[in-house]
Amino acid sequence: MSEPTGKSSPTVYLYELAWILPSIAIPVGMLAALTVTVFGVGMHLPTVEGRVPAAQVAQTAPFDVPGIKQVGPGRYEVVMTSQIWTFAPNEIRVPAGSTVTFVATSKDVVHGLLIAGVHVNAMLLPGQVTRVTARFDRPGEYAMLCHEYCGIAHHTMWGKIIVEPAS
Ligand SMILES: [Cu+2]
Repeated sequence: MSEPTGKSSPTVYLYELAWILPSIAIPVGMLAALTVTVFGVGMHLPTVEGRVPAAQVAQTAPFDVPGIKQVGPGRYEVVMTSQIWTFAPNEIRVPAGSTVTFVATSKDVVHGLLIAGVHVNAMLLPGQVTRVTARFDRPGEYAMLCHEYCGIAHHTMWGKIIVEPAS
């Protein structure tokens, strides 16, 4: 049996280094990716616009009259409610190049609002107002889905945004 020398072997040192370096590089890489998505791509959390009484969403403005209205040249606002298992409105038509702001909430349980192809991915909580904005440049149909499990017919909860070619 040989006595411990007190010197660490270079193999052990390299082995430790092989773990230490990635454990620094991975968080730094993630932070860089986060910075790019926030400041470069412009992704951010939906803002909390306000609250309405959760039990009286249908009686509280603006959610008593869900629908789409034009608020400026090429700009639209959609007041939207979600309830099992549909969105109101469930079909939205805008010309290509429109910027659409969704002001949405839920009448009953937690729903989601995901619009395929644009940066809309939000939770709709009962009584909490969610505001998200997206620009629709490409004509076509964009699926609008609930992506928070909301009960037995959750999979049927979807609608569409029809972007018509600009005239
Ligand atoms: Cu839902």
